[in-house]
Amino acid sequence: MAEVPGTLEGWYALHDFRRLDWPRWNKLSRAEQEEIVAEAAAFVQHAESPAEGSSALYSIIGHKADLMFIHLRPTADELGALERAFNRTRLAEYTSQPYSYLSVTELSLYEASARGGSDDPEELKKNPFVQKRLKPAIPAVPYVCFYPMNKRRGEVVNWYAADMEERRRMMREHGSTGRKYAGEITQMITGSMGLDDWEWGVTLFGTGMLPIKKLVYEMRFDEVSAKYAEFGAFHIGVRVASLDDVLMG
Ligand code: 76R
Repeated sequence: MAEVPGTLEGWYALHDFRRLDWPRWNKLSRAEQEEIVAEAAAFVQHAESPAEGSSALYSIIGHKADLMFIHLRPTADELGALERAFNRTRLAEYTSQPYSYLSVTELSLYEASARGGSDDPEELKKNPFVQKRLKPAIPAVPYVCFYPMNKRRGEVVNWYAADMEERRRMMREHGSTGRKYAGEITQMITGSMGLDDWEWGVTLFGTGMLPIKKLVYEMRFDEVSAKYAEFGAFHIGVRVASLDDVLMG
């Protein structure tokens, strides 16, 4: 049987997509719109200042949605509560939820277990690098890209049957491609096996749209992506300071 790498988990993540019913929204008077936005803004403000965790609001480009909330919290229950709190706002009467994704920040220990000795999870969790991965601050950059992915198990290759050393080597190559984009891209890998329809969520925060495109392109050539990765729908968002930016034009 293939060796299972240890994983560390941190905050739970909900990517909550909302689509606005524009024709109904546009029929409202300016005063009604303002009232609805003010109520929803109070929800956003509440979400963005948690005791522990982090939230951010994005405007989604294209037909897949209009808004995306990213919520990070210590428990999945808090994510459910946030979803319901939005559903209780009047704005929810004008939105539907075309997509959502539940996952948990994850660090797989290919490198730590290769170094040997130090793979006691409680010890590793104290490391500041690990803390940053498991309890990430959402970077204040303008662009976000979210997509879910699996590692393929086909007739020819199967990630889950590949030798641990081989997987470690490929993950090392993957990490070194990723690090070339330091300063331009911050990645957030969230595991979703048993939680949602794909195996991982990939969230890339970018200073620009092009570094996102170029990183994803370059990674296609990494063995781990070329041979084993399959991807779900890509969602591109632009950070917005408030709902006004999206709803009031
Ligand atoms: O977190 C770390 O920096 C440690 C090294 C590392 C791990 C363990 C790392 C680095 N990744 C890891 C795990 Mn990643 N990553 C993706 C994608 O589009 C594609 O081809 C794949 C989607 C991108 C764009 C990306 C970016 N990574 C993982 C895992 C879990 C694998 C497992 O357990 O089997 C997945 C699914 C995954 C996918 N990765 C990096 C990046 C970037 C930019 C880095 C460098 C980060 C940095 O050093 O700051």
